[in-house]
Amino acid sequence: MIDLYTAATPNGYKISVTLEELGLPYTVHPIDLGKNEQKTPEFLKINPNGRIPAIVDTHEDDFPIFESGAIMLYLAQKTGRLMPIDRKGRSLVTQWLMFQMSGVGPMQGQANVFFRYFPEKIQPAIDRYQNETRRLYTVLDTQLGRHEYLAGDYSIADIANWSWVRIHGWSGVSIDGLPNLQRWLAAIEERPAVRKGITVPHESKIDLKNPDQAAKAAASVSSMLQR
Ligand SMILES: N[C@@H](CCC(=O)N[C@@H](CS)C(=O)NCC(=O)O)C(=O)O
Repeated sequence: MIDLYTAATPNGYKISVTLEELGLPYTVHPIDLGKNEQKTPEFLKINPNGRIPAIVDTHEDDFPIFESGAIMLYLAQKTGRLMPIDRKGRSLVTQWLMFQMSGVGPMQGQANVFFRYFPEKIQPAIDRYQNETRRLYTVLDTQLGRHEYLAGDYSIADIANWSWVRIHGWSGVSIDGLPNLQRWLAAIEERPAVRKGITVPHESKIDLKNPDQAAKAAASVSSMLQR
């Protein structure tokens, strides 16, 4: 039903976790970012931006979708789950999803680039992106101090933000002093669909706490940045 083009990254996990939560059947097509498979002409027909994740809905005339937030909205609307149907409820979920797409993802992504992958250590750039990521975490923490989840019931907004916040250590951003964020992180981690989703694609499961695997992942991204 759904073809998923993905790799073992936070943006990829957003979609595999969503598909697992929804119980939708899907076929995984691992994309090797180290080999630049995301830039092949065939893949660019699915995602003109040449990045993962992307999906093709084979039940909808092979309709292709790129941008992880757009994919999550599509899947939630297709199934009527992980997002309410009333206008305000839907807006709340969209707000916290966009917060991740425009804030946490890009800022933490750049924190990773400058803290982990860039050949030179440019401290002001590292500080800028780590501090901004931490600031965004405090916004999440405040919201989670008032509510169990970010936008009403557990939703795609939680999955999107969680997929990034869970690798805060890799980005060098502390979550000390953010008890609500810590509570939410741990609660989502326990969900069976989440645990399964973060093993997709199975072939390239990377344990960032394993120094050898982490060094290999960092080297692969560094070489990508130099292309
Ligand atoms: N805004 C995009 C970001 C996608 C993105 O940056 N994907 C990364 C992996 S997490 C990628 O494919 N990088 C390979 C490249 O830049 O060539 C989304 O949310 O889908």
